Amino acid sequence: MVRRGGRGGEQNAQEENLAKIKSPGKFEEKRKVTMKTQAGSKKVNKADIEVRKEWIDKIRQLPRILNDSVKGLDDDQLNTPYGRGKWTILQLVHHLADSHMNAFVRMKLIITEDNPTLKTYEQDDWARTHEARHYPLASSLNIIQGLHERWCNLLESLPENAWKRSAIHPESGNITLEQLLKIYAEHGELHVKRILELRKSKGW
Ligand code: NI
Repeated sequence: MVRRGGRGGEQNAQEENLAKIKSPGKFEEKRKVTMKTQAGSKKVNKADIEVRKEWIDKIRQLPRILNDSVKGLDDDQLNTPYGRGKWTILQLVHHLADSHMNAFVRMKLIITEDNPTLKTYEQDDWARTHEARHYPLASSLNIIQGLHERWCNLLESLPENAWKRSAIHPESGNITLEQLLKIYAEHGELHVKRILELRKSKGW
């Protein structure tokens, strides 16, 4: 990664990241191409593989775009909510660490158990604990860095048939590993987008 000097460079990097998040991915124009699996009998949709690669890539890129999005912010800025009654930037970063640790555990449960029931949690209450409101963000950035690396390695190691493995979500019903991948790939980007848009609107 190229290190950019000065605020101008950082702002450009933020603009680029924001533009990338806004642009539609390949999965928006899903192609119907099929190819044979190594086993030869079962057909696999090649478009599904490409789409999943794109989602995994979003998970891989998240630590970098998140780090860029908070670069140079002081304590007052980090403690600014992204909207009325919304979380602060600091809370958002801690929330991403909390949420994605849960996501990693959920996925490992789906991979290692048959149709497990996922544990839900109150994300607003998690974001309101004292440490989630005040503790410096470096710890969560470090968690996300290591966690996303493990996460990508895990996802890339899976055989094709793992993606249809499922779990029971107590609130939303049956959910597959593939659906969870999409949800979390987009989840990380959504929060980075909130941070970048706040910075843009404040001129930071
Ligand atoms: Ni969230």
